[in-house]
Amino acid sequence: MNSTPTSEIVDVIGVGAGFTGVYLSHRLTTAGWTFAGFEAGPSVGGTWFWNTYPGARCDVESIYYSYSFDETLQQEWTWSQRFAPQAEILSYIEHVADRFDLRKHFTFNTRVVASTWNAAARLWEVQLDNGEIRRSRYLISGAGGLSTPKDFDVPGLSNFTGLQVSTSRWNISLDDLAGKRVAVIGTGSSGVQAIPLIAEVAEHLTVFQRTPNYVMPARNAELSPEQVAAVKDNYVGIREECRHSPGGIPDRPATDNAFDVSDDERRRRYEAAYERSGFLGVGSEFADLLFDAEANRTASEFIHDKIREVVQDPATAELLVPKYHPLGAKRSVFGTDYYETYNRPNVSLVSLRDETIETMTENAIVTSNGTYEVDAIVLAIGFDAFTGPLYGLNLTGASGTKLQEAWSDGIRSYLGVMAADFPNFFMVAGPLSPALASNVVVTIEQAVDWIADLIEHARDAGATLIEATPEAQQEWVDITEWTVSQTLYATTDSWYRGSNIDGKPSTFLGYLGGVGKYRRMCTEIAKRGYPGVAID
Ligand code: N01
Repeated sequence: MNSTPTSEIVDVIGVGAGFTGVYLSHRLTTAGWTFAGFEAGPSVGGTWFWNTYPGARCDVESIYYSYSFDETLQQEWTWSQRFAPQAEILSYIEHVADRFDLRKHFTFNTRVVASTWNAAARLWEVQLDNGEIRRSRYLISGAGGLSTPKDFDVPGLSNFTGLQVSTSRWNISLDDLAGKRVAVIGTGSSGVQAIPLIAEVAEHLTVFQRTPNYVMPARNAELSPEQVAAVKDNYVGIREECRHSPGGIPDRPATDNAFDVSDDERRRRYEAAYERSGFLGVGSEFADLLFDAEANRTASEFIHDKIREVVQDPATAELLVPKYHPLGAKRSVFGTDYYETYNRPNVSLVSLRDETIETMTENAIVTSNGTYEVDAIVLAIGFDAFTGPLYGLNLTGASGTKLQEAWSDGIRSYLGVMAADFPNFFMVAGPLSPALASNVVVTIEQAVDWIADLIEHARDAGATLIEATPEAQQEWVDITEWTVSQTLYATTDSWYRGSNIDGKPSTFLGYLGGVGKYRRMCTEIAKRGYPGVAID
């Protein structure tokens, strides 16, 4: 770094003003810490600021996907729908920022581009994209897990002179696609939400699908005043249930296995679960669905049949049937009229299992089978999850090693919160935390509170350095790996283990033991004076 640091030293620099940064700034400043937040975007919101593509909404129910830290806040705010649309979630985060007067803690339109641990001074020196260097005792990343868009890894996109847009940086209106021949590449959660709405306006939509997903009906609906009142009467209990659940939503996990019941009974239960939908739908109807391939097959085939019932053209239906992975082993996807969209005369499907994209010309996508002329290309190709945002901070640790070098042969963290050799650095909802497989807001609040308690503990002890030991970190890596090895997640390539990014080491990026168990472990560690953490 060649700029001169500003003389001011703040207690904490926070990266990002999404769900994490907003709560972090509130939690720390009310506890008396000085805090400087930096956010690359022009406002608060994070994921919900950037992902404005048509149909974007959260597939965790809105009443759970919200902060629990303030009873008055949750009584004041009223969600309109079971699954809130992007604009409503963004308004909610803006409301929280304004209500607690938190914007003043952030500098917007400012990206952290490098961060170096100064061991002698026990400070982080944080370089911003305006060239300034700021210093802090602690550096806390709320940069998010899914905030660095994946680059399109097929050559030739720059040849295309038509309209190009990605779901994760949507900067056009849906009307801009009206009457056009549109291609959508990618059929994960983002593509599945956008495709039905694009189909309604496009002259023709061609979907380029590489891996078919299990898409279950979202069954979104308006929340009635009675439903809202019932939730508000019982928010305290609901939040407690979320905190101690496996997935951060009220959940009473199934106790029986798929083959404990008759074929008819199993089918009846799947039908009921399919009607219920959501994360407590078909994929969690029996206890062994994520552990036993044969049990899983009963649920997977149930969804296969549903797809064949909805999609009228048998050849298209077969392309849409997810045959390459068990139900739930990749991120579940919830859609509205997704399969129905393939019955429209203006929609066609190209399977990239049968033909591959070779290049693009100025007006077409060229595959091994032919040329598809289009006016617009929508990329819905996902993210460089977890490490993309963290590596963007260009962290250099105590030994002079960069985080990306330290993790070049495997991603490691202690509890998903700390990394050995990176003292006084914390990640909220980081890799190997429960964030990947849970309602992330629950994980965020828990991690922020745990980190706040830890730095307070160090302050009370007169310590200025906090660092996970390599041994404790390795133990956590072993726990997360063992946990995933027991499940069908271990059989499947996906962004969950970095397989979507060339050269990314294969590490499952989450802890699968559940947010409740994780919370109990973290609480116990704190009670015992933080074994596994060097505090000096
Ligand atoms: O990204 P994805 P996403 N050529 O990685 C395909 C959260 N989220 O933005 O599976 C052709 O899931 C790729 O194919 P394959 C949620 O956690 C939540 O949709 O790699 N295709 C896949 O089909 C989610 O899991 C919500 O074979 C290419 C797609 O692009 C996560 O974000 C909404 C390709 C990428 O799917 C990411 O979802 C949106 C290529 N070169 C997102 N490269 C909700 O809450 C990639 N693909 C509802």
